[in-house]
Amino acid sequence: MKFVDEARIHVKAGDGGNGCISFRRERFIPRGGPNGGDGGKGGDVILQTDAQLITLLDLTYPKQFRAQKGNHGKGKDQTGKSGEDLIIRIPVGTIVRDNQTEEVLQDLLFGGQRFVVAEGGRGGRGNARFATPTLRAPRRAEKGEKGQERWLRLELKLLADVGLIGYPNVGKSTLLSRISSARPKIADYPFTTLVPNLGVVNRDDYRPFVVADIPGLIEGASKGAGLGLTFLRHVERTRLLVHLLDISEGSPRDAVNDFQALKRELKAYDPSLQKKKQLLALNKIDLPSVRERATDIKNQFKKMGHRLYLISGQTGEGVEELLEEVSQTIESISDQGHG
Ligand SMILES: Nc1nc2c(ncn2[C@@H]2O[C@H](COP(=O)(O)OP(=O)(O)OP(=O)(O)O)[C@@H](O)[C@H]2O)c(=O)[nH]1
Ligand SMILES: [Mg+2]
Repeated sequence: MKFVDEARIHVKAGDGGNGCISFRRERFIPRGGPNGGDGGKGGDVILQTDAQLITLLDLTYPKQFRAQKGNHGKGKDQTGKSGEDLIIRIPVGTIVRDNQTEEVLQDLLFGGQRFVVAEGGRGGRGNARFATPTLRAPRRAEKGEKGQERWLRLELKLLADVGLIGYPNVGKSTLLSRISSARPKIADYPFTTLVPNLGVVNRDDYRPFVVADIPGLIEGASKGAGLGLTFLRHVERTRLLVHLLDISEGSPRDAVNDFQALKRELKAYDPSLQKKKQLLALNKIDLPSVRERATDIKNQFKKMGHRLYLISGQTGEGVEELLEEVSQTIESISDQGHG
């Protein structure tokens, strides 16, 4: 899946229709009064979030979006028809900026949210409106107002419902490729993943959700070590994190230490990340060396008040149970929007 998290688009609302200059012409009424109708309002350009969309891909082409013009007013006091609004569908989590000033115009966090980005011009008034007791036959009408237009920069900050985090090489990308149709690069060396990968997880009885595979984190990441923490902006708005642990490599790794080290990094990046719900999983349980120590480690976490899932992203062992808890957790917090 190609992931696009930025798009520049030009929006132009409809111009208002012109007011009309017209006079009543009826037999036996020599001087009929003015009856020019008003122009119709131009259509607005509206952004509307759609929970089914997960990228801004649809907006990379075309780039120009125009709403309909209002019709001109007509004689016999007929108001011109208003132009239709143009609705552009965007994913939840899109931040809308003015391209020139960079000013954030709106932050769209919930499904079905609407925001008018360019307002249609008002219709001009017809000459019927300008009649006064002293001026009975005004030959004047207004032009319709121009519709607003501007360049916008859309940025999708929310990548996912679930962020997969952990040290490099612990098997995040492998797990993502097992649970979704995403095919991230997998390799036996650290920092294989350089930008977050996204996958959609479809499970019976649950709404689909999006998982982001976040590049590996290491101690000191908040100070720039490894790839640093800039991509943590992508986990800021996930509903929950799944923290993968791996003790299979190097000098015997200590899962509890690893867990606490990354917890400190997240906290240093943004203290509010600590409040995010985290599920913990020990990966590569298919390896005998890992399986041997697994129960022990599970008990250590239990004492700290954490449930540790034992899984293998490679064979799929234990993955269903983990996904079940992920699905249920998402459902239980889905009404609160992405916080
Ligand atoms: N035995 C075993 N090996 C695994 C498992 N999951 C991943 N691996 C191996 O571990 C290595 C790293 O896997 P990746 O999925 O690339 O790890 P990652 O966490 O995405 O790594 P970075 O992108 O570098 O942070 C690869 O050689 C995988 O084949 C597992 O469950 N069991
Ligand atoms: Mg990876």
